[in-house]
Amino acid sequence: MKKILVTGALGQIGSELVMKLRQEYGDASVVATDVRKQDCEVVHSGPFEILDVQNAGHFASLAKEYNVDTVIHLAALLSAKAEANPQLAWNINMGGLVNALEVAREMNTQFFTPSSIGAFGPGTPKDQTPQDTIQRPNTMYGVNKVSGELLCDYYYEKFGVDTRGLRFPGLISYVTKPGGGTTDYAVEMYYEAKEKRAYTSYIGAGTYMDMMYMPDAIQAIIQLMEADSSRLVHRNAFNVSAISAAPEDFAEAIRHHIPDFQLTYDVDPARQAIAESWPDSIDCRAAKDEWGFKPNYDLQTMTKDMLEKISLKATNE
Ligand code: AKB
Repeated sequence: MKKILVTGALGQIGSELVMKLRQEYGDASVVATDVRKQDCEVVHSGPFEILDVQNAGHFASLAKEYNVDTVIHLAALLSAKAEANPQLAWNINMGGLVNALEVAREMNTQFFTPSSIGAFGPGTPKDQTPQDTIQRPNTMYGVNKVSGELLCDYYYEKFGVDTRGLRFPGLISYVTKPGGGTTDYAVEMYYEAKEKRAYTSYIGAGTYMDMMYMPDAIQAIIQLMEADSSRLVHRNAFNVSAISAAPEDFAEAIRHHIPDFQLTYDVDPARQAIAESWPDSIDCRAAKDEWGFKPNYDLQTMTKDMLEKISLKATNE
């Protein structure tokens, strides 16, 4: 039986991934951990433990107690929060990653951790950013992500740990809201379109970034983890994306469903600077060729589903 330990399990990715993994492998097979606890499905549907990933001893003892064979390490500060607290971001993002990799090395587990489009920087080609290219980010989050990609490569090459990873774009979901990211505006826009028929964007008009719907992100993680290891050339940092969009593109897609939706701008210079240092669109051919990445949602189908699911959630609350 598989035994998967997930860190950051109550976060935006974790809260959906844990439920999907429990569906696939059984509730008892997925140990969800997070630094906080709350009343929710992830906590009630299977094993849950409080874990601060900076505590190496506790991390290792939990992994041993449950005898895990897979570590999915999601706990991290996102880009805007990391930029506001760079020292804390280094401690959590890098300290947590080293501890997670050490558990994987000691217990010989499979390992997944996400990288991000934040691993690119102002000197990276902006359009159809290649899989292998210049990575000189100018944000703490970006520095963490590039270092993380290299560290995961190192653990694979030096210690034979089966490390795998994806460079995620902005992830859109209706289940758990993101927090502290630069791409969060897109999720906020859907909620406020439903609630107020208006949204003021902190990201400026014409600022393109990559995005993807959460079901495609979850599917991509599972597909990569199940992929034949011998086919993986870029183990730890596959470019994946489904949509390249600016705020006005989201607004236009929303207006197909809410015709009087109003988009205005009040640009936040800190998050705008981060967005401008990232690519406009990335090239995902390596992920397609090496393990068959194929997202199902585009901007139109994602928008329809998001708006429907947000309405349904509001009716059930
Ligand atoms: C963020 O905006 O920080 C994240 C990311 C793209 O990594 N969503």
